Amino acid sequence: MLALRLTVFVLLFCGTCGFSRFGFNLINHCNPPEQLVGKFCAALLDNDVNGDGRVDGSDIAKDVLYYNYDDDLCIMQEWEVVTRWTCRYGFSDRNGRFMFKLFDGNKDGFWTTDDFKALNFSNADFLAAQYTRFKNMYCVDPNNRENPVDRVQCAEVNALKPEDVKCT
Ligand SMILES: [Ca+2]
Ligand SMILES: [Ca+2]
Ligand SMILES: [Ca+2]
Repeated sequence: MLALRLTVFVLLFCGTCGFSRFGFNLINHCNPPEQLVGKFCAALLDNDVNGDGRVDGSDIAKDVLYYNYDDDLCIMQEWEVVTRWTCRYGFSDRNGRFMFKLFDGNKDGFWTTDDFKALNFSNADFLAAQYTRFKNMYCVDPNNRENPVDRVQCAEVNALKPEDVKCT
């Protein structure tokens, strides 16, 4: 909670005074894995919160608490999702917005736990889905390969085979 309060303070205090992503990353200890497989594995680790080998709605409801940078823990706004997605995993802002749209299942413009409650994957399927989604839904669109972060990560995913995607 202290970290959350600090974040809110920094956002309010620094929002108008040259607040930078660099400063934000320092404060929030952003240290995303460099390799794509590491990012996928970090997301798997984060999303099987109870460690039972499945990622379901109740796990995700806990994980999305980390997607909150304002005072409202129940609603994840697009900028909060983009912030978490870039900070924790090192994906691009654009990819964050893509994920936000994709998983706003009820299309109300926010993430809430309602968007995730029906999800239920084995860990292997969750991991494989990240790879196929990134490769076949995101990188397949040339507009998603324009910025430098996406260009590097899309080249990386295209060089990966399904069997390369494993967490040891
Ligand atoms: Ca679980
Ligand atoms: Ca929020
Ligand atoms: Ca929603």
